[in-house]
Amino acid sequence: MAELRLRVVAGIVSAGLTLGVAELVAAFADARSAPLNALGSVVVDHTSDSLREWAIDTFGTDDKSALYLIMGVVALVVAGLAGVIERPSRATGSWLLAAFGVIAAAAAVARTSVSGALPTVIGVSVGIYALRVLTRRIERTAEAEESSAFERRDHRTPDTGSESGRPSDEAAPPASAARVPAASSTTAVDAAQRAAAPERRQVLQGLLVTGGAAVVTGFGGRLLSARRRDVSGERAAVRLPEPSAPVQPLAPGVDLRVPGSTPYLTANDDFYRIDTALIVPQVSKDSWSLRIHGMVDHEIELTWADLANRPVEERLVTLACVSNPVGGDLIGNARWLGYRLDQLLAEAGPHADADMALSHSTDGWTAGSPLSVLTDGRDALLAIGMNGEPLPVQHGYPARLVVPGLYGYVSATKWVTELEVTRFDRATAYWTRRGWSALGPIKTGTRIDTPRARGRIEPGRIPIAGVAWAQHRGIRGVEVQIDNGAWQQARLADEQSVDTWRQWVFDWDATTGPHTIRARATDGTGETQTAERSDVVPDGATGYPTVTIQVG
Ligand SMILES: Nc1nc2c(c(=O)[nH]1)N[C@H]1C(S)=C(S)[C@@H](COP(=O)(O)O)O[C@H]1N2
Ligand SMILES: [Mo]
Repeated sequence: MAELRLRVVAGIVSAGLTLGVAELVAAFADARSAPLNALGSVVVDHTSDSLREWAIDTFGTDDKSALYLIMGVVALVVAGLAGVIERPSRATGSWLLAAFGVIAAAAAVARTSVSGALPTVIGVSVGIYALRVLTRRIERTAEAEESSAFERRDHRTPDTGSESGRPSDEAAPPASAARVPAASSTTAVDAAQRAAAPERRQVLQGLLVTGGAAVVTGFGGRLLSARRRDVSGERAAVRLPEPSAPVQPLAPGVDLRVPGSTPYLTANDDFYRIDTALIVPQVSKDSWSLRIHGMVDHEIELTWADLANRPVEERLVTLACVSNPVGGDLIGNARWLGYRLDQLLAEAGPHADADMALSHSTDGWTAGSPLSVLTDGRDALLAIGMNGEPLPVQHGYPARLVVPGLYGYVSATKWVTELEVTRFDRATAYWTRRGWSALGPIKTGTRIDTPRARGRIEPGRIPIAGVAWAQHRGIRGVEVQIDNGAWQQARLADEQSVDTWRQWVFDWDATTGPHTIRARATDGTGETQTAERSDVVPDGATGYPTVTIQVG
């Protein structure tokens, strides 16, 4: 039993050392080539829609931590197994580690280049070496115990000291049935274990040293690579240009300030984050550029310095994720500073038969936006600022796209470096390839922020309040329904821009008992959102938000 446990631990610390050493090597090369990052990215890119949705539903924006957790558990099981099946004479566990290495190295090479295999190859080599050494020591301990137990039973020596000479490897008797009854005698086993104590100590030392090395190399590698790539220092020193077209000062009436409702502007720290990046891309503004190419008259490439001489605008835009369920919080409103995409595109001169701008990010993610939307006069931006600050790194520093009226997955490319002018029948963007709609106009929606679902409140007059959105069409009205009664108009906050959400409030005389509250919004074209419930796949959820509460 003890031996099995030692083998499991040996497998785990060896696999840990494999990953640790690989992290350390990757820190000096390319963080994306670390095996867990490479494998994780492959998993993310190949995760089915239902699994992705389940992950976002269950773990929210923590879906990445969840992925690492699941990978960690799988790794532990495989590592333990490798330890159990490894023998000095038959390196099955080593082969298991090697097989893992081949898969991880292939994933890393696919994400980076041939040299991306290096961290995994070095890591696996060190890990296998550790596993071989540890396994040999465990085997020696087991043999020492067995032979000693065998000897003692043979000579019927009582359970005394173990000075009588610990048998060496060579002295170990050949495997024989005689050892089985010996091992079942407790006194003999005690004596045997004492006899094997020095070997056992060696094993424990080996496990401890290997485990320690795994932790040090792993965390050291992570820390080092974060330190080496981190652009937060350079970001803090960026001075944003003054907008030539600033945002209209906020009308005091845009924020109704109903307790428990969402503020009109979302602070950067509170802004939802959705992307496929397991490590946040660290892109220096000094190496960054945006290339506009493809079906254009003249390809252009803009560096950060080139942008400085251009007019820059500040606009309020509410960004929304297609994966936001009814009542969900994958939506936020910010003040974006950026360069007009219609102007940048006009400089490149898109061909008349082009209809898509495929934006690429440094991490290979893509979004396909209709050219017609980017050039119809709306404030589609190459954004560099968010709420008066340079873009936060996780929101796309140094530059991203923001397009009012389109879901993020077809427009809001973070860490954007390319705008490829093409056609919808020639190019397919990241999520479209995975079953989501090629076009993603934002659907009219509303959310009840207060009272909270399943809450309990006192009878009397209470505000029902929330936000409604129909980016670029605007919100004309919001209605509230109590318990299947008549739909009643809510009071709308002032409209700051048709590209942002709008708050609303409805004063309700809450009577004792259970109640169901529903809401629905009508957009600027006069169309009311549909009551029909549909899931987020393939182009956004529909249905009225509903809150059930108990009064009194
Ligand atoms: N590079 C990159 N950009 C991306 C994504 C991504 O996965 N990678 N996800 C998009 C999606 S689906 C959404 S909803 C928005 C979210 O932007 P945020 O994280 O700043 O809120 O970013 C978009 N831009
Ligand atoms: Mo999204």
